[in-house]
Amino acid sequence: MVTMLKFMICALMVVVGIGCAGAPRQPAPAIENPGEYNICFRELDADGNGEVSSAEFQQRFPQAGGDVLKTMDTSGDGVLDHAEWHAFLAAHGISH
Ligand SMILES: [Ca+2]
Ligand SMILES: [Ca+2]
Repeated sequence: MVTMLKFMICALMVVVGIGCAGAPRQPAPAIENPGEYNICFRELDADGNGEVSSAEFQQRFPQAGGDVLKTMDTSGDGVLDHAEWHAFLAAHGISH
């Protein structure tokens, strides 16, 4: 019975630990200096296939983390299309 209790306490501590670790999560990562992204979609799309891959994005914005692309990629397919790019610019008050 005591062993069971210890097990329960351990399990509870693990759950609480995970809960605490997950607490400071932010709903959406903020994008620093969105003005830096005021460039044409065509400039980003190096190979001109109509999509900006993470490699193309990193090439143009090496200082940006992968989270930036994920934030912009609203469809979640891992690449940015023209509409997503413009939606991002519009959401940050950038027009070009
Ligand atoms: Ca491309
Ligand atoms: Ca996408």
